[in-house]
Amino acid sequence: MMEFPDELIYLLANANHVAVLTGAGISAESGVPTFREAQTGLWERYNPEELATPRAFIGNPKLVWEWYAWRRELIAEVEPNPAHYALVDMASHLPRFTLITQNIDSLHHRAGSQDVIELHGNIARTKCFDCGMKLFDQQELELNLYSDQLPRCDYCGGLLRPDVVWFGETLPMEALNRAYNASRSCDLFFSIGTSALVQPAASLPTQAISQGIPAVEVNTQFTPLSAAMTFILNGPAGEVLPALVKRVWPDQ
Ligand code: BJW
Ligand code: ZN
Repeated sequence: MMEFPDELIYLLANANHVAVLTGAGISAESGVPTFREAQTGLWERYNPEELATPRAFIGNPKLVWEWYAWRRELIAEVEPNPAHYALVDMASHLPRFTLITQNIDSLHHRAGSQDVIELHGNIARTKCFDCGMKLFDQQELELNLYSDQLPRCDYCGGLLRPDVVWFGETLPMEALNRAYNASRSCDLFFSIGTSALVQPAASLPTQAISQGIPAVEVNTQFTPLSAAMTFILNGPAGEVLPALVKRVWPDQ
């Protein structure tokens, strides 16, 4: 039986608005490799920080597409895990709940979370590198990708790319504003499975903390933000979160 601080139990049971920021660690137990852990197999020798950039795409669009195609396939084959479901449960007990994710894998949505704020886009979507036009029918794209022809925009002829946010690019403004507002106005904040290294997402917990809002970190490791947290729940999110929800709302 996992132990939780009484004060945290009280705060969660009586919260009016909980805001949650998730990162790659919440999908780790589903079998999605985290961003900063060693890439496996074919991608072992590449540094993800150097592939997830506009410069990498301009320099070698085929390589970048192949990396995303591999990750798309991997993500399509996995399922949400108990951590994703625990957040759906938690939301059902609270008057207000804001779920902010840096993940591009749709696993929160697939678990049943509604209105997920996606800060870094979604790997299942595609847009034009030049004009930004979004593509909804992916079928043609997958076919093209395995020939030597890279997929191109119907409107401007530019190269298509995954609709995710790369280093040096701005985050979707509406999503970021909503995330900031929730982080500053909630009464309990969770930072789950994120290394808290990538800005501006990593500043959301700091925003909450600077407003005097209690903040909880759920992670298997310490992060640069651990020292500032009110509570640290050290362990895999897929174990910690279901146990916490069961402890606060035992009979439901
Ligand atoms: C578990 C677990 C289990 C494992 N249970 N836990 C200010 C200061 C310094 C730099 C900057 C700054 N402002 C901007 C920058 C530059 C840059 C940045 O932050 N760089 C840093 C690396 C230094 N930021 C940007 O470029 C952003 N844009 C921007 O700021 O625009 C304005 C601007 C433009 C131009 C100039 C200046 C300003 C954009 C950032 C976009 C990030 N995109 C990516 C790729 C998305 C697509 C893809 O996936 O390919 O998003 S990078 C990557 O990192 C991905 C993730 O969402 C993101 C965060 O990673 P995350 O989720 O934290 O994963 P990991 O792997 O790092 O950590 C996993 C964690 O889980 C670990 O802690 C484990 O311990 C834990 N864990 N198993 C619980 N079972
Ligand atoms: Zn275009």
